[in-house]
Amino acid sequence: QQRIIAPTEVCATTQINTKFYRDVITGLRATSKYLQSKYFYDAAGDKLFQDIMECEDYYPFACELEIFMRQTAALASALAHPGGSFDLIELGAGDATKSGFLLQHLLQQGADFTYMPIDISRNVISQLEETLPATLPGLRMTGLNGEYFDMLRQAARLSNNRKVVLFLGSTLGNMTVHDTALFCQELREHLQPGDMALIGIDLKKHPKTILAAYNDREGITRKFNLNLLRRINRELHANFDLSAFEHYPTYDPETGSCKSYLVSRTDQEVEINGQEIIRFAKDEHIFMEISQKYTVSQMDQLAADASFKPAGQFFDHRKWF
Ligand code: AVJ
Repeated sequence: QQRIIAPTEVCATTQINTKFYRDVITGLRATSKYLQSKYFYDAAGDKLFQDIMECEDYYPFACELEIFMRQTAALASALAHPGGSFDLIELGAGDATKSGFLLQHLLQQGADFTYMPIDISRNVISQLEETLPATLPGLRMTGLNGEYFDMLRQAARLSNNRKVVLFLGSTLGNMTVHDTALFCQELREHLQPGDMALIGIDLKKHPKTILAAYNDREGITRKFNLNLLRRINRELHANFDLSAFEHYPTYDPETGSCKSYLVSRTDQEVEINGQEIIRFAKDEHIFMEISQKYTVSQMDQLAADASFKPAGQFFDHRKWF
């Protein structure tokens, strides 16, 4: 790979997000190319992910929604201690569709709690602060805009209440098994004895069912992956030809790793921000995302290794999630 030094006026006038730029360049200059799936979620990516959640092949959303709709009372009594006040903290709250059922139930029961949604998107937090008090009268809430662990620290400064953390959507699955163990340990370090975490995780099941969820017949997941190249084109002034990359999802039942790649259809070069030329050989891949699947006992082990005690489990009717 060759490096081309851009003329200074290009550097001075080009306004780009340098963290995003550096992460993209690091990933695409690596021997085995990769991009980080956290960058999927620009405005178009958010919309495509909503379409994925509504599509028939993508079962995890429907499974977790079913748990929150049908087992609301059991969830509430597992998380809320009678009479005790607590903070209900949601990591990556999104539009709170699923947790909304729990919030509504807790309010009806007169539970003494404050809802604290944490999200990296300021837009998400201001949206929740606008909509939730109207749909859930009487809800006490404090929106926290920032990184998960920074905001957990902030939540601890704001009150001494018992903490109940929600981490839904199988977002934990977007890390490798190794990083997941580190994440659980760090989460545990932000909590006190008596606090709880409710983690939504997609389980191992028939490999065809899992693969179909990441290779939907409508082609939405394909568009969702390619959208990151479109985002790089727009925000980092690159010239990816989207039609020159093929969506390639895989699932390995032995490891439980569901991974997606984009594969270059030809020998090609892509220029980024007038500074970097990235070469792709025909059939070379970019690793895009991992969605790790677990068994229940693997989850219990992860919890125990991070000094959590398993306190209960909730499943959808097929025991898929
Ligand atoms: C948002 C991480 C739960 O991995 O299942 C959906 C993202 N990627 N289809 C997942 C996703 C492709 C999703 N999570």
